[in-house]
Amino acid sequence: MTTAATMLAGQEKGREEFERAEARTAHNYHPLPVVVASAEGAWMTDVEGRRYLDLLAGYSALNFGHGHPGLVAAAHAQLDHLTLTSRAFVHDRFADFCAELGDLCGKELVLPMNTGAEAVETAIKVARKWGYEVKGVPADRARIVVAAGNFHGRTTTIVGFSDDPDARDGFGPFAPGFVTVPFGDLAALEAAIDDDTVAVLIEPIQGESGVLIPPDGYLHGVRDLCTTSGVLFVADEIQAGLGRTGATFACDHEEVVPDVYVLGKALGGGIVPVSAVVADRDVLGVLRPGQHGSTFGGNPLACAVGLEVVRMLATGEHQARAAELGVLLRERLDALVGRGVVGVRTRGLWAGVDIDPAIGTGRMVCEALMARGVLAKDTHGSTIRLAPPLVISADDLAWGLDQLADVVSHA
Ligand code: IF1
Repeated sequence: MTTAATMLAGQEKGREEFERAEARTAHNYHPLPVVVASAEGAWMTDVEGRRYLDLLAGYSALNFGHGHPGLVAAAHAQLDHLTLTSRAFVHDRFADFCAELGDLCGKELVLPMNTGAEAVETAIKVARKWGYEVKGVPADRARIVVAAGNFHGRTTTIVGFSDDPDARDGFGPFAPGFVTVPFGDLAALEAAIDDDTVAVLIEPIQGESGVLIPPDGYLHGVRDLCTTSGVLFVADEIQAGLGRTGATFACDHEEVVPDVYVLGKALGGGIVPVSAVVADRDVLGVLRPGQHGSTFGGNPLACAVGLEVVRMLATGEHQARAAELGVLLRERLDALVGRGVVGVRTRGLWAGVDIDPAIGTGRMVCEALMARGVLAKDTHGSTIRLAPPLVISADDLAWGLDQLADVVSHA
C-alpha cells in the first residue's frame, strides 16, 4: 500500500487539503488520497482539476449520479420555501412523499427517518413491539434472526449482531435478542425460528460482504418460512434497493414481497439523508404517539427530494438501465476471470470482484485504479465492490472496466 504523500506527490493543493483533513478528523476511515471538489453525473473532479470516474456512487447513495438536474431542482425549489418543521406539525410535502413511497412498495404506511442505521433500528423496535402486541411474545423475549456476514449500520445495537471484528470489537456491551445463521441457509434459518422469534432481518444481497447473492430460491424460502412461522420478513434494501440490481428492489428478482422494507441511501438522491421503514398498518400500526421519532425524519427538504426519487423510480427507467448496463458489466468482468480476477458476482449494476491475492489487496487495486482516474472501494481482503451511478454511459463504464483490466492483468 502506498502512502498518501507518495500518491499526492506533485499535487500540492490536494496534499495540503488531504493532510489538513486528516489532522483534524478521527481516523475512522482510511480514505484514498483524493480531495474531491465537484462532480456531475458519473464523474468527480478533485481540487487539482483531475477527473475520476465514480464506480462507488457513495455505496449506492448516488444511484442517480452527482447533481441529477431533477433532484437538484427539487432541492432548490424546496430550499426557498420550507426545510424543517419537526414532526410536531405536518408540512405540505409529507403526504405526497409517504403516499407515493408506500405505493412504490405496495405498502400502506411509511415511517421516515434519516440514515440507514436509524431505519434499521426503527425496524428492530417495530418488530419487537409487533411481537409483543400482535404475536403475543412474552415481554423482553423477542428474538430476531440475522445472517452471518451482515452489515446493517454502525449503532451499538446493530454492531452487536455483526460478525465483523472491525465493526464490533471494543463497542460492547451489546443488546441481546439476536440469533445469527449462515446467509443463504434455509435449514439453519428454519431451525433458528422459535416461538419468541419476531423477525428475520436480512439484506437480500449482502453488500459489505462483497455483493453476496444468495442461492436461487433463498428469498422465496425466507418468505415462506416467515409466513408459516408468523415472523416478519424484514428486508434491508438500503444498499441493494432502489434500482441498483436492475429492479426496484432486490427482492423483486424472486418476486418476493417482505413484510417490511428498510430503505435509505439513494432515497435521498445523493443530496440529503433520507431513509424509511415501509410496511402495512398491521405492522407499523403498533406505534403510537411518543413511542418513536426523529428531529429531522420526514423533513420538507428530505420529502421533496425523496418524492422526486420515488417518481423517477416509478417510471422503471433507471431499473431498466441498470439491467441493460449490467450485461456489459458482467461480460467485461467475466473476461477477467483467470487474468487477475478469481471471482465475480453481479446483479444489475452492482458487482463484487475477487482479485487474485497474488496480485495484491483490494486496496492496492483501488489505488492503482485511482492513478488511472477511476474511484472504487475495496471491501474485505482482496474484494472490490463496483457500483457506478445508474446514469453512467456505456462508453464510460467500458472505459472504467478497461482500466480495471489493465490494472489486474499487468500487476
Ligand atoms: C460505513 C459498509 C456498505 C448498508 C446496509 C444499512 C446501512 C448500510 C445494507 C447503514 C450502510 C455504508 C455505511 C458506510 C459504508 C457503507 C457500507 F461498507 F459500511 F458496509 F455500503 F457496504 N444497511 N452502508 O450498506 O446505513 O447508517 O450508513 O446510512 O459505515 O462505512 P447508514
